[in-house]
Amino acid sequence: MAGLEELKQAIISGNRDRAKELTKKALDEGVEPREIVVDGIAAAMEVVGEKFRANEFFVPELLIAQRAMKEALSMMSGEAVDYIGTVVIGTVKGDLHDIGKNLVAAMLEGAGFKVVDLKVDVGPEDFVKAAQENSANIVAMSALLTTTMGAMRETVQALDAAGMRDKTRVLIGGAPVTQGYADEIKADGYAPDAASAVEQAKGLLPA
Ligand code: B12
Repeated sequence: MAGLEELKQAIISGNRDRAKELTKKALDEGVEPREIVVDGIAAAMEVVGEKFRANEFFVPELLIAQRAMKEALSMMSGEAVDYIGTVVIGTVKGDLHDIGKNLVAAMLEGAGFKVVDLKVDVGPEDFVKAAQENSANIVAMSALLTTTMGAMRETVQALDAAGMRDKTRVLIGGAPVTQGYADEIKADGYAPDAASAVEQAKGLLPA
């Protein structure tokens, strides 16, 4: 849809007002919220991520695009969607990096998950509480610092201690995180990027 391509470009270029306006327009025209997220918002952030990795974009461009993404997403709240599962997501204790986490959250939302975003600097007990309150299928954690990765292990242990591991799966990611680390801390899944995070999350849902 042409409007979604325009929305994508507005987010890539960081034009907040235009991103908001185009999201509203698409909703008014009856475009499915999931289509807006996947083909407009998340698609834009994938391009932003690629440009960043290719050194075509730097941190300011990343942050400006992220703000436009947030504005577009804010227009979507309250839209009725049939959820396929619930994910509680956050960046772990001590860590304030949220660009990758937000991208994963947007992709999960676009794929039909209810996403409860605890934002950044989230302690193990907060993950446990939110997972209990929302009957979450998955707790998803992001860490960008080697010094904060340990909080993922603590959260897995806290979920264990709360007796929740039979119902709640753990998915982890972030630049320093690996499959090996996920195995070591007994997380149920790891993904290196937002698209594979969705595949992993779907695979963690009860059959
Ligand atoms: C932007 C940035 C910042 C911004 C963050 C802004 C924000 N709102 O997020 C600011 C300037 C605030 C910042 C601060 C700091 N930063 Co910084 N930062 C970065 C930078 C440049 C980019 C990170 C990023 O957003 N990447 C783009 C996103 C799209 O990629 P991503 O996060 O990796 O996410 C993808 C995947 O990892 C995965 N993923 C991510 N989360 C999850 C979760 C799940 C569940 C799954 C499945 C997948 C998944 O999917 C995402 C999408 O594809 C990196 C360097 C780099 N090149 O990566 C340094 C970097 C991460 N920062 C670093 C450091 C050291 C810091 C500071 C300590 C610096 C300082 N001395 O103040 C502080 C720490 C603040 C804190 N307490 O958190 C180091 C970390 C070193 C290390 N290994 O520990 C890095 C690597 C820079 C470096 N080379 O030294 N930083």
